[in-house]
Amino acid sequence: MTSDLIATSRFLSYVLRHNPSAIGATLDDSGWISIDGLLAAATGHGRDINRETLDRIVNATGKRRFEIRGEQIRAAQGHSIPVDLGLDPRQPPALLYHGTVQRFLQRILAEGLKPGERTHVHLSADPATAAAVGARRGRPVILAIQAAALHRSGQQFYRAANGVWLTSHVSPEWIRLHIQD
Ligand code: HQG
Repeated sequence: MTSDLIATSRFLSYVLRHNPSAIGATLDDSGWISIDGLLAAATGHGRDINRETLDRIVNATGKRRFEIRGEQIRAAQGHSIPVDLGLDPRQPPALLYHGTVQRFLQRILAEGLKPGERTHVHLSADPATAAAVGARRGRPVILAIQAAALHRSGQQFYRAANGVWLTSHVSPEWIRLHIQD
């Protein structure tokens, strides 16, 4: 994507995950908003985004941050505002991965992974994706999460439309350092 498209994508992520009222928009309980309503609200707040630009962002290869259903759009994951994505609980694979950085490690190993500002802890299906997530903050440190065992212990897991796994928290006993070969 061009830098303009990346900036617009970031803006849409911010609105649809964290702050729809920044442009006077309202999401439904599941995080959806009509595409026309979103574009009109953005334009009304000085961000002139047309449908073609939106489609290019939604269809760009990579993270697939946005979901379209009919004439509505939402962020696939990453919310801090309370939304019920309506995802069915699923059996996770044996291991999932979390990318972080060294400075958080001691706390994570002591108190577990917490969702922080977001509604869920975000986990990746493979170490390479987790490395990219961690690399947003510095040199990545990858954690392997014993997801199937944690699920067996009674905790629910969900998979967002773009393949990101979501769960409420991960206590330290299920976390191991993943050493890349
Ligand atoms: C860390 C991006 C201290 C955690 C990504 C992370 C993902 C703790 C940071 C999605 C902690 C939270 C989510 C604890 C967790 N003590 N630090 N107990 N528990 N942390 O951004 O997982 O590009 O809220 O390791 O790709 O980094 O925006 O979560 O470093 O899918 O589409 O606290 O966001 O997607 O950071 O990223 P975040 P995340 P997008």
